[in-house]
Amino acid sequence: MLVTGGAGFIGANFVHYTLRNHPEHDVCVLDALTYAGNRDNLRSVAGQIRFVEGDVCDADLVDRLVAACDVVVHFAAESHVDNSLHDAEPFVRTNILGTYTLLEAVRRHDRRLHHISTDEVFGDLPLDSPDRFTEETPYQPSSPYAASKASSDLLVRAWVRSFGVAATLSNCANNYGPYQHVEKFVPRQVTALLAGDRPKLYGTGQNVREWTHVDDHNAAVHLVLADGRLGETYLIGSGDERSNREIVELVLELMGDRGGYDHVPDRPGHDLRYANDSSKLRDELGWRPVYSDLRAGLAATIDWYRDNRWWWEPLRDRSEARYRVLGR
Ligand code: NAD
Ligand code: TDX
Repeated sequence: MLVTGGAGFIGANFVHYTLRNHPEHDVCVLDALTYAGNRDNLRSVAGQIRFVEGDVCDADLVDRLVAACDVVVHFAAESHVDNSLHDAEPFVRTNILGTYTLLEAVRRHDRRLHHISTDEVFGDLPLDSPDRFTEETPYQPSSPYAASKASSDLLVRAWVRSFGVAATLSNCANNYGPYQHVEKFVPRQVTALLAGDRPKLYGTGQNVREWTHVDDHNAAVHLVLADGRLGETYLIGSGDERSNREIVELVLELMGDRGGYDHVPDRPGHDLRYANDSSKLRDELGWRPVYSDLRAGLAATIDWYRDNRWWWEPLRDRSEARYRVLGR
């Protein structure tokens, strides 16, 4: 099994999950080790996998690695909306050209592909409405990041239809869990509090996200790999929607911190609400979130950051310096 982006947050958790639950796979990770990739995320399993440092846009390298595997799970991406608003070029390159490069190799060698995508491709939903995204919702991406992910999804669908590539897609909602980069919402707030700083809410904090534990996401990916119908898309989401303000207040409470939080300027084009209807995944493949209690899942995640300062402390100053440039 070739795992692209396996040194990032979800990819690394996927490698750990696979070794624990699906030991029949020999895992090879391809990762460019950008600012978001970290060999330490795979340190405890380094002897059990093959690690290749390289770029998913490198056609010769990708061709060789794809030829040597049976199945590819494609996580590699530029993944942070705020960065895409500052400089979209790496997003266009990695997310679009990288997926194209992988698709061509998968097509040449007739390999199985699972493409990891996001609910952000659908744009946003009104606050306080019962609507949810479904597999049929038209694409209407808001940010350069979301547009690049939408483009990659469309490439995968075209390669399925035109060339018969054996691919599936999944679009998951916001993830949380260990090894998530400190630039993202939950780790930014948790590590701020651990460092004696204050959480930072964009705008009013009314925006709503649906929170899914990373292991529940990765369990769904394995179900799709095993029994998903080729060419199909599966939405993944726990169903647990919270406003950003609720999350910050929950983090403060769980960490026993009575201080407040700061409001900072809003993200331009900030999507209001994401919510996935995951009934296709639940009905066809029997997926259910194991981490159905967000409070307990967040408490365990906070414990992980508290116990692993060595992991995040070297990353935080650079991330906050970047936020100062962005004004958030
Ligand atoms: P991440 O930024 O933590 O990790 C991305 C990984 O890809 C890093 O290890 C990085 O080094 C690697 N990478 C980047 N460019 C590369 C290139 N050109 N060649 C090879 N490797 C490269 O991201 P994440 O949060 O783990 O997201 C993984 C995937 O899941 C992405 O495709 C993202 O769109 C999707 N997704 C994320 C979430 C979320 O909440 N984080 C939700 C739904 C979907
Ligand atoms: O400091 C912050 N304060 C804040 O209020 C940060 C970093 C974020 N926010 C808000 C913005 C969003 O409404 O919190 C929400 C979550 O922000 P992010 O962690 O940046 O995630 P989001 O933009 O929702 O995108 C995430 O989910 C979908 C992932 O980063 C994407 O890779 C995934 O595709």
